[in-house]
Order: sequence, then structure tokens, then C-alpha cells
Amino acid sequence: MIRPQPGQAVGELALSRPSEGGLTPSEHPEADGRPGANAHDRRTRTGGHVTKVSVGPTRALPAIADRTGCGACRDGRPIFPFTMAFQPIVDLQDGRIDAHEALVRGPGGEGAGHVLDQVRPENTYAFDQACRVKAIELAARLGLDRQLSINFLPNAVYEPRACIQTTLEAAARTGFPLDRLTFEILESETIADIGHLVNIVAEYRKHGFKIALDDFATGYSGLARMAELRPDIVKIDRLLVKDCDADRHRLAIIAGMVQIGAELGIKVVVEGVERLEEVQALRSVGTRFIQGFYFAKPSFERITLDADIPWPVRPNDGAHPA
Ligand SMILES: [Ca+2]
Repeated sequence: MIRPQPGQAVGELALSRPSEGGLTPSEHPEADGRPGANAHDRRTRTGGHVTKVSVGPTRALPAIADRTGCGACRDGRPIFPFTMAFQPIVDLQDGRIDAHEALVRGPGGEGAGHVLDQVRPENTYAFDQACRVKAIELAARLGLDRQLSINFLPNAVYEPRACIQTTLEAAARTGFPLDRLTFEILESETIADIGHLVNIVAEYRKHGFKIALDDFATGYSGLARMAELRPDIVKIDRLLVKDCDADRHRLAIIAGMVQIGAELGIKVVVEGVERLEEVQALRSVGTRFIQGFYFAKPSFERITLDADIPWPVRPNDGAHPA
């Protein structure tokens, strides 16, 4: 069994960009009046500077894992209340929503920070498990009929086969198809042991789950990691996308990624798109999948419908989605 290294921070997450303009709720603490974040992403506005925040104190994880690892996820210990919002990823080619990303919220709609502030080293494992169960149960109850994308902390997976059990049980209980589950790897997290990550991905693939590399182009989420993990999906971070309509360097890099994705059969999702001009520029280089406030903000305990999306319209035909 591969265990986290002594001294490795539990869930130390890079706060890697300014919060304005972000696409996943994490980058938009104030934009919709409720701070958002990836399920485990803890980012704060820091004047645009890179900041790191630890979910818990840096201490030897093995001791924590021995005490609260596999057993703690399944012993019924109550965890603080939280729920989910869902933000769509749109498919411009087919003019439909392709997937919904589950994002943690407080029970009264409080932002992700409210939830993440309650995560401690001793409940990190249970929280990770609870996030998956909550996302699946709520998605099933709301009738989500697309891909469901769930953020997870690789460091909160103790032993892949054991940690997946509650996920499998939640899917079976609710009738949610396993091949409609995507797990987004937060690459801003410090992952000391790439072998552990590869084992997780291999185990998840056996069950038909899709693997997405989140926040691509920032922190640890780069081309080398992409080559190692061979994800099904790569999500290009807002940091690279912002104002791509006016920056040929950014647009050329995105265009290159779209080409690589086409060659390798990897779905390339562009995150953080906020303006029509960005959408148009991205379309011009073949971008098909987009997530961002331009199309939809996260919906609290609700699934955005295709009809809710402001599909861009091609010039001259006025009828079909871009
Ligand atoms: Ca994410």
C-alpha cells in the first residue's frame, strides 16, 4: 500500500491565480455572491499573487491515515453539512451540455470556502468520500443525464480499491451509470508520489470512470503529467484563457492543445470563459468544449438545462448553435 510521505501536507493546495475571471466557481469568490471553489479547491483573492493554503497543518500523514484512513470513511462518523452546485460544460459542436461539474456549497448556499474551512486532517478522507456520495446522490435525484464531474484529492485516496467502494455503492444505490462519472484531478495539489496517482487512475479506469486533468497549464498540471497519466479530458485553466481573443500567444497555445487533444483522443475543455469575444476566438481555433460564466454559473442544487445556455449563433444562419 502506498502511503503519503511523512511531512506531506494534507491537501496543500496552490492558490494559483487571481480570483477574478475564473471559470470554475473557485475562481469567482464574489462573482455570483457566493464564493465558489472546486470541491476541495481552496483559493482566496490575494491580489493576483500565488498563494498557498493548507487545508490542515503539515504533519506526518501516515499517523493520521493509520488513525482515520480506510475505516474513517465508512464508520458512519458524522461530517459537517454541505451540498453541491452544478456548473455545465457545453459542447459547441452538438449544441448541448456535455457534462456538469459538482462544486461544494454550504447547506444554505454558502460558498465553497465555508465548507472547506471545516476540513481538517482528521476528516479529509471522510470529506472526500462524502463529496462523491453527495454529488452522485444529488445528481441522480435531480435527473442529471450527462457526464458528472467530481473533483477529488489524490492525497485523500488512501488505497484506491478500498476508497472507491463508497462511490460504487452510491452509484449502485441511485442507479447512476459508472461510465458517466468523471474524476477531476486537482493538479495544483502537491503530489509527491506519482506512482500513487497512476495507481488511482488505473483502478478508476477499471470501473469505467473518466479521468480529467484539472487546471491544466498551472502548477503541476502540465504536459509531462498529461503524458504520464493519459487523461480522457484536459481542462485548460482560466489563467491561460483570459482575454485569449486579444492575445495571439494564448490563443496559439490553446489551438495547439486542441490539436494535441484531437490527435490523442483527449477531450479538451477550456475553463473560465466569460466573454463572447473569447468564445468566438476559441471557436476559431476549433475549441469544442467550454465551461465558464459566459454560458452558465454554478446552479445551487439544480441542473442547468440546454435551453438555459446562451448558445452563440453562427453569422448568417441564425438558428444553430455554434
Ligand atoms: Ca475542477
